[in-house]
Amino acid sequence: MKIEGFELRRVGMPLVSPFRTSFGTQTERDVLLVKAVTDAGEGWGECVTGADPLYSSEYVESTVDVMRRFLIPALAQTPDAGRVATDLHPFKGHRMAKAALEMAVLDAELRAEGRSFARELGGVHDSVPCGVSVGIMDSVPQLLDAVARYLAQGYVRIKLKIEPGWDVEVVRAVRERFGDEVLLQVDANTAYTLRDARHLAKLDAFDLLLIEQPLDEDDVLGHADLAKVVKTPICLDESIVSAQSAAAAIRLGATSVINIKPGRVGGYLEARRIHDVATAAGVPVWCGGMIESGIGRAANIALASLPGFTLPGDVSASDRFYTTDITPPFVMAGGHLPVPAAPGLGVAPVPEILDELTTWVEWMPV
Ligand code: OSB
Ligand code: MG
Repeated sequence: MKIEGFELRRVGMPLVSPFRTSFGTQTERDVLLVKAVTDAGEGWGECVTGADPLYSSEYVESTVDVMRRFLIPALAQTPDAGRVATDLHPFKGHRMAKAALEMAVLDAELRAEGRSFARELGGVHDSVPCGVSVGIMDSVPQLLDAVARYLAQGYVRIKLKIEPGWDVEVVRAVRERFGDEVLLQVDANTAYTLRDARHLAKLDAFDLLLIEQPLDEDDVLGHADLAKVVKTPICLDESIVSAQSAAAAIRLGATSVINIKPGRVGGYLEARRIHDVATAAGVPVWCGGMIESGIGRAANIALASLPGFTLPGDVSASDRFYTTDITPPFVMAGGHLPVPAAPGLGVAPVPEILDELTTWVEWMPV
């Protein structure tokens, strides 16, 4: 295969409601799509960078710049998707940018070969259970209403975003209203320090599946210390950026569950490696989300169908975040989403919707 270049495209997708986390509030996603153009056909990738460097150091403008200046020109001789990461390895960091390029090349390759993402990655299920990530709200009654709606829609697991001042009492209220049977977990997005250990241990009373990324992303050792004080399993998100860092965090006792996000770790192929490393160590994994459009969602569902993904992911239906998705919408049935089976991602943007939401396009040859 010969890669000719990539079409980069920014798409403005308004969220159905503001999504607040400990690092900020989002009302719209500035989605960066990349379309790989090769002599074997085209493929789509979605870059999960946010508009601002609040979740990770990458942000949309930085991603466009590093792709144009360094990453895309480095793919002039790249023969297949399996070589993309190797050819981009000399450039430090920028994993979300690298992941999007690899995803687009992989989609082009798999479409040409008639194989699906799920089959390529090693999926073993034809549908996956859906969890939902619920943002921080202005009041507890407002949160309880939102959780009630998601449960009524069939979501099989609830994740509450937490931060200091919106944690123990909120979890208590959700447990009191919805009972002990609901699968429940929390995500702090690095909002605490080790000095909060005793406070976080109060969450042990509520039988949570896990606490996600309570401490700073660099504080792997802190998480290992915290795990000695808190009984609820610690799950790392931001701290895990590769199979190597996953192996180290597991060995240190810093994480007993892993949230795998392909963008954060440099791509779906590295994501599969983390799945393999974790599974070999007896560590369960689940698929995280970055408010993807249908493009990223399709690939996440495929990844979530691998055998080690034994916890429900942040793999929600299109209408969780968007009134209009750029692909045909993913609709949940019985708390599950079907794993796309058609070649490549199994979905593509609807041209009219894509055009309407596009804010910027640039062709970048290799
Ligand atoms: O930490 O998991 C996170 C969204 C943006 C950035 C970080 C996170 C999230 C979510 C949303 O929790 C997950 C989703 O896409 O459903
Ligand atoms: Mg998280």
